[in-house]
Amino acid sequence: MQRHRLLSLALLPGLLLAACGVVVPPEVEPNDSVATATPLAIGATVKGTISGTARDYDYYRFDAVAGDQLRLTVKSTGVDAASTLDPHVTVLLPDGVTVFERDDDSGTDQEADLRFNVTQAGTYTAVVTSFDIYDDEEATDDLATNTYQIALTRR
Ligand SMILES: [Ca+2]
Ligand SMILES: [Ca+2]
Ligand SMILES: [Ca+2]
Repeated sequence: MQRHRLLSLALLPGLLLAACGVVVPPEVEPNDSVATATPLAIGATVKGTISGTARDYDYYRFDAVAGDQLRLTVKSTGVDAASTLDPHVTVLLPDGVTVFERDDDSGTDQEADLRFNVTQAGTYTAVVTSFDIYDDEEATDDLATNTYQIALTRR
């Protein structure tokens, strides 16, 4: 039993993460640009924090094809009661510049919940920050409690 479990851990970390839904990999800083975005697979969840700098932006990249019907959520207090983050997310088209979608609070309370249909294959970018930073170009929001989980699923 123990041997089997170790083997599974070694060979199937992604499957285990998806199956148990408890161990969520963290973002990889620095990820404040399209070029340094943290990978986010469809079906995956990643945890992050808006902190460590006065105005933190967390970029995530995912590959999608035409016809994909996706849902992107950024939850803060919904997954971590200690979080004080009001998350905001912007999705960029594969050109890495053009805004495709953005959302502040379509989810529970202040949480972001985006549903969109992909018509153009390529690598998309989701940019997470706090609403304050998004809304005010001079605002700062650097708190260790600014934790969140971003999840991308098919719907
Ligand atoms: Ca971060
Ligand atoms: Ca960042
Ligand atoms: Ca929000």
